[in-house]
Amino acid sequence: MSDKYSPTPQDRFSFGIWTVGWAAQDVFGPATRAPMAADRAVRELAAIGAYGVNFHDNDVFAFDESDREQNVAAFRKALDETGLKVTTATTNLFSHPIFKDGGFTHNDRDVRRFALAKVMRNLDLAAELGAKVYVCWGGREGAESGGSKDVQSALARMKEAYDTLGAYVTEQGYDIRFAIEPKPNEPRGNILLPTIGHALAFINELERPDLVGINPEIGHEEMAGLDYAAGIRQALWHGKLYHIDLNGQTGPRYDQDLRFGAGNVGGAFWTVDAVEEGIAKGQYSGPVHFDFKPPRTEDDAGV
Ligand SMILES: [Mn+2]
Repeated sequence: MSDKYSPTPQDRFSFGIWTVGWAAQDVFGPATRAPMAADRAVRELAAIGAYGVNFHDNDVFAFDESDREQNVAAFRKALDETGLKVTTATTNLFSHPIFKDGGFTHNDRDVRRFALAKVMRNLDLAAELGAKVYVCWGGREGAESGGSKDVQSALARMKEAYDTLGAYVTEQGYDIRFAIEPKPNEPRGNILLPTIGHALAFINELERPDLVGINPEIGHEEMAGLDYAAGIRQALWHGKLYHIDLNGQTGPRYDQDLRFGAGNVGGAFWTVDAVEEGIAKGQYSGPVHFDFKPPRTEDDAGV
């Protein structure tokens, strides 16, 4: 392989800790790989030329936070020693059973308040580690039946969450903006803010629309049968493309998180063209971020 094709930090490639760290559990079976600690993921990614990482709070430490201090220290040490940047951070508001009906739009007010507190706590860590973008993927913010969640009330609660978080980062003086990640379904039957267009319209209703943009993922848009490149070109035009999740998807089916280019190579070509246009015009300044999950058949070396 020539040097031209060897990634370097100048390429600004970044990765979610949850991708390389995914132990490959799925709906039909348990993990096929050992879990990977966040600090090891940082070191392995640095060794192959990555620029940065993106993490959920619970990619680094457990929900009960019993290992928080030691794991955050190890994560920080790996970042310091490798020079990898934390470009982006996010909150896990979907794994724990308490979030079975969502976080920001859960029908139980106590859960909504807990979800906001969990985000604020991780915003503090994100700011400490230098993240500039805070992604919000509302995977559980939805329903399986039309009668189990009042959509208008849920959107009002979603707005309340973003308004509160916008006020929080402003009060704390954090240089952080939020990026909504749309997805049409999975794990919920229907998810609120299912596409780029729904999210862009929602942002206009917020108290601080300037603090909120979007983080579209290729697979999520293609699950809805949409053209990702055209979607991010519109987001660039609105000045709302804060982050990107690049991966691959074979048409409208479950969320595959294949490698970039797999499934739709023509779409990947136009995605590169759209991102480069955004960079050239000063409309996109985020990392070139990948949300690729190594297949369940891969072993540790394959990952
Ligand atoms: Mn995905």
